[in-house]
Amino acid sequence: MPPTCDIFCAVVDNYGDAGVCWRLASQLAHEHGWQVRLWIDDPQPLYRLAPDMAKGPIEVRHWDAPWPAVDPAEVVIEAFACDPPAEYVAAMARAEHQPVWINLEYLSAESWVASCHGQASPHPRLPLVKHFLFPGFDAATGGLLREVDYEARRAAFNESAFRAEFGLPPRQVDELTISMFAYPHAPLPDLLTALATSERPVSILLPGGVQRTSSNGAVNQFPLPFLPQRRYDEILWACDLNFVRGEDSFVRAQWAAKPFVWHIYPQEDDAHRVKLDAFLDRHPAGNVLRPFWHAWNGWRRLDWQAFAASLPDQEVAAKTWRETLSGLPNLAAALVQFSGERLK
Ligand code: TRH
Repeated sequence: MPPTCDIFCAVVDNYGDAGVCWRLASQLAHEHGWQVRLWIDDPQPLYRLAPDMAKGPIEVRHWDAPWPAVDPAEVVIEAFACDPPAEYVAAMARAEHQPVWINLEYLSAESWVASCHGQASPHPRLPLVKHFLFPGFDAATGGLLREVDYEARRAAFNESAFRAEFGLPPRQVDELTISMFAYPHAPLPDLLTALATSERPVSILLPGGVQRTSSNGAVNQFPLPFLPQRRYDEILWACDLNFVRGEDSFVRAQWAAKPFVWHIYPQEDDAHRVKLDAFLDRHPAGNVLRPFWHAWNGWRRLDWQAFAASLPDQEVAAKTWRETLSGLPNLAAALVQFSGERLK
């Protein structure tokens, strides 16, 4: 029998916390047949990410006070060290069979991740053990989330139909199509200024934005609706260059295997710069990408011309990188295996 599973998600901001939890919950439920309950303290992002969530099979519950008396699941996943309620943890300790307790960590390309993946930490007072699972970019980590039907969906994708559905004009000869998903502090105005004099016609697709269709020089901007998470990949497939941010869209851009630019989630004391560089150190085009990515994250001046000239090389590197990632564990499958070994 597939196990029952409770996932706890505390929404810090934006869409990433809910997005990662929803993607994992979906894989566990659809691909592994797990009975998943998702406890989320702010369901708002899910209404946009998964507007049809009421259809199931994931049971979405509002994580709110007072905590209801529920039996703990066999596998308990807390996302990003969000600490399940004390009453729930006490019930885990009383359970006849100790649940498998997993803390799913944030994604980082830093080298220390591999040595921390899978580590166990006994509870200071209760007869419980928490295990730390790390997504990551090498075989000694939990790898990355990717649905089993990803390649089939991609093969069935029809770019012209996608453009027509969202009222975008047919692709022009030599058009550079860009998707834009970045934090508000990105130097987008500088990029737009540089693009305005581009020799190639440029279309910028802005999912979830409030902007209106506009044009300036070579650039046309098109607002798109915020697509359900399962369709976000289509935007990436439809574009030649994807600007992404945070954690989940960053991973999707890598599966899409197109040139991309990462607006990393900012942390205190520039801690995110170390993370960004750790990723670039692994990527086959890391040194080519570094100046523009640093500029996009605010550490130097933007040089679009140099970056644009390297797009053909980036296209090759993006495919090589996708092949490397395809050899990594699938995070959902790794989690299923890890739990299975401990549920025996
Ligand atoms: O939204 P993000 O910036 O989220 C986060 C949070 O800020 C979080 O606190 C932080 O810890 C984390 O980043 C690193 O970026 P992210 O992770 O890319 O999440 C966006 C989600 O929204 C992702 O699942 C893709 C989805 N999405 C859609 O489903 N449709 C859309 O149209 C768009 C633009 C995004």
